[in-house]
Amino acid sequence: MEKEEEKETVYLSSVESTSSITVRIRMDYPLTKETVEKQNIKMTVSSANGKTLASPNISYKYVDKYGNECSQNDIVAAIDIIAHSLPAGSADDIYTVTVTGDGYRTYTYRQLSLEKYSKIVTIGTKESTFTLGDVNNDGTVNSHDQEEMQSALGTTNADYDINKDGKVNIIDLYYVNRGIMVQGTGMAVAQNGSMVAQAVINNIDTAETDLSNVEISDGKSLSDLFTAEEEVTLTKTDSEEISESSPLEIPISFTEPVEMSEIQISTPSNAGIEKFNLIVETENGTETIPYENAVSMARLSSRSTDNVLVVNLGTRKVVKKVTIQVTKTADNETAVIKQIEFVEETLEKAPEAEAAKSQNLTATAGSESVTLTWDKMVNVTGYKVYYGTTQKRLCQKYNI
Ligand SMILES: [Ca+2]
Ligand SMILES: [Ca+2]
Repeated sequence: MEKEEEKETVYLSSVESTSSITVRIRMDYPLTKETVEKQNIKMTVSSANGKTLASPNISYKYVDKYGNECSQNDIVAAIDIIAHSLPAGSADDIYTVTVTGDGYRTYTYRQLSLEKYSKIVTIGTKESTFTLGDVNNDGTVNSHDQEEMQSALGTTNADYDINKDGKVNIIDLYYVNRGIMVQGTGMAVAQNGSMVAQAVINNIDTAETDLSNVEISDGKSLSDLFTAEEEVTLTKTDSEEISESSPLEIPISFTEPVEMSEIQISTPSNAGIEKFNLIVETENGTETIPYENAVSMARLSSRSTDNVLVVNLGTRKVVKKVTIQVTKTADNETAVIKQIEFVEETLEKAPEAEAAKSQNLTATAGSESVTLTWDKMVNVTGYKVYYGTTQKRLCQKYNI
């Protein structure tokens, strides 16, 4: 092979980009998964430009306050609904999402652009976005819902049975009353998730990106590193093994600096990258961040045979150049990459539903004892009674 002295030209090809829209529903009332499933919460996605979409792949994940998937009796902290594989990367890739559920105000977000980033939208059930309590489904929670609910009290009419316990009673009315109080509060803001492949490619500074020490095989180009479709095999142009002292380096320079808080590298679990560093260049200088986690994140969707190696940058950084410095792979000859993603924002840790307070507490003094009574609550796993010698010092606790 002929050895070239000067820097090689970097070829970029345009790619078929797809991206995702995530809607996180913060479940502000403590309801179990079993209950929430009966509420029939669904999301639909359509093109805001009247384009016909192949029926989108939408996944639903019920998570508890620790971010783990719920089982039937767990309290749901959030529902993460993800529309996957939506066409992305051009100015007319704009979408409308609609979230519906029995007893919830229908929520619609129009004009979500997937030209440059995936999108994350957070809504809540105790604010005016996806309010619980719209029993007559007219898009708001007001006195009409209250009146209808009042006349349905004592029946088993499923339309008014908000918590799906088989009866319409004051608990259902409570949700309507709270829903009225929270009208006008809360607003959903779309956040940028990970950068769309075509947007990354459009932003690569080919003059500054030096790929002369790395070879991309099988006729693929640098572009293919950013799509989910292609597995790209890279080798070093010298014949040395990949190691700490002789790493395989993939430098990526941006024309416009990119804001990011995390970088994710998907690699096949059986033949992939095991250790690497990120060399991140910002206005403030250059920093080397090692990938340290031995455990990698399992992929949510169809790419479950890949490992996703996540490097959190600590804070959000404005990055001019990033170099992926691979120091160990399965065979130390090749580095196989399925996808590199630059992430601006990630989903926050799942929030905890507001602790429900008991109603109608009464206390009856006895001899060296006190008898407490309160209304039975649904969807709780126990009660905590705080007590003490003054109201401000309730430092004793009793779990029931
Ligand atoms: Ca209504
Ligand atoms: Ca009920």
